[in-house]
Amino acid sequence: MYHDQALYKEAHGGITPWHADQYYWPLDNDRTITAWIPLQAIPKNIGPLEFSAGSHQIQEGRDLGISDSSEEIIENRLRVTDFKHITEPFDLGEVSFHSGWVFHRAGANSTDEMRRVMTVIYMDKETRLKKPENDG
Ligand SMILES: O=C(O)CCC(=O)C(=O)O
Repeated sequence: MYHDQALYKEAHGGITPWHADQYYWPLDNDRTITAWIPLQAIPKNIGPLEFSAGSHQIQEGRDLGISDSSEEIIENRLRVTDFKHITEPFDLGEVSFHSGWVFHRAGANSTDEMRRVMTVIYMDKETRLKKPENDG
């Protein structure tokens, strides 16, 4: 295991812009996977995880941290591909897995309640830390 992280999104919290997680990690390879584990049912209006399926195949946008500009640049890049944009609600008990270079985002939480999610990030057992290259 590399690390874990609780991702609680406040009531009326905004979107999580398009990004790829691997950008943030000072690891010497990209054999990584994130388990995104809802701690409640996640209907569309509370901000489920969304993916561009197969987008780990493109390089453009990999150098962008999460920001308004990553949202715009990656969105525009994905629009001219055939990758399917997956956006679906999650039942409690469903878990989603994504590898480090898959572009993903999450919708806004337009409800009055907190969105509660836990993530666990795994890496290959041979992985070693390297000098950080990006802020994060
Ligand atoms: O849950 C979110 O809002 C975003 C999650 C995410 O980007 C991730 O788990 O890598």
